[in-house]
Amino acid sequence: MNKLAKKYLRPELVPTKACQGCAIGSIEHWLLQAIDESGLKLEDVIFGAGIGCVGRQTFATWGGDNFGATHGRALAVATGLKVARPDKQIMLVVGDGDASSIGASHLVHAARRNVGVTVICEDNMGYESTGGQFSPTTPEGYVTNSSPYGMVEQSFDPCDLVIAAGATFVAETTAVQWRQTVKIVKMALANDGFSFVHIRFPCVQNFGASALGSRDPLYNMEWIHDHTKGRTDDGEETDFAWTTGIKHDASNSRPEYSKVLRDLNTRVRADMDAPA
Ligand SMILES: Cc1ncc(C[n+]2csc(CCOP(=O)(O)OP(=O)(O)O)c2C)c(N)n1
Ligand SMILES: [Mg+2]
Repeated sequence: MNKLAKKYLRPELVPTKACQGCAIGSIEHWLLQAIDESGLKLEDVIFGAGIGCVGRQTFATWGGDNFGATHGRALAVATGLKVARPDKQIMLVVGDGDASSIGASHLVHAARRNVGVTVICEDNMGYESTGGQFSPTTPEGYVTNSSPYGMVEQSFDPCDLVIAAGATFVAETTAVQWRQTVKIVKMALANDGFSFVHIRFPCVQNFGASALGSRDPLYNMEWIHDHTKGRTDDGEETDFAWTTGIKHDASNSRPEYSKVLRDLNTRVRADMDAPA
């Protein structure tokens, strides 16, 4: 078994049960690499997951403390946990639907409060575990199971949302950017506040089949590669391109939420103890 999987995961849950060609397993490996290179031990991290492919594949795989939350609510659980255990690093893995539609309000307010969690939004550009419906991150015009004429809504980038809300570290990568992703996740973990890392990856079974007309894993990964670069290997410009890299870095620039609450608690206690 892989050295990092042996160190951090439950052996009976390795390898991942993800579909062939899905990048969830690779991304989980990159997260472990970032955790390891940050010097974090198993007992230092609480690993939480939402519902969807990413939740299903990573649920209870972490060898230490971990939790699975109801859809879109992993951030609510994580907020309570961080208040109770500020000494822990909390890493959450959530889908694009989980983060940017079903749980969007939780995402906005956790960013606004600067809750000390690292949110990894693994974006397969739709609601893939439920059959491939479009989500707010499905590229406009692309065919999915629920948009046979192409997605007519304007899509958006959840990074913009959390930057506007007050997140202190925000970055974007894709499934073809291993080194960049590890570097970025390490930076996200070093921020004592709300960190958001958006990672696009292929869903060969649904998005690949409907939007790209192919379930070939290599074809799907090449599509991700081309849209990361904005150009195909033949030099042709793609229909759109993602902007990847660090999008906002105000790490450690304002107090983490659980610290704000602890300081408030100290003030309230001092007032209560003061002579009338
Ligand atoms: C509150 C709520 N709404 C809807 C669902 C149904 N549901 C389960 S997984 C899922 C897809 C979520 O998409 P995403 O977060 O992108 O995860 P993916 O399956 O694509 O990895 C949906 C809609 C649910 N479980 N709970
Ligand atoms: Mg999804």
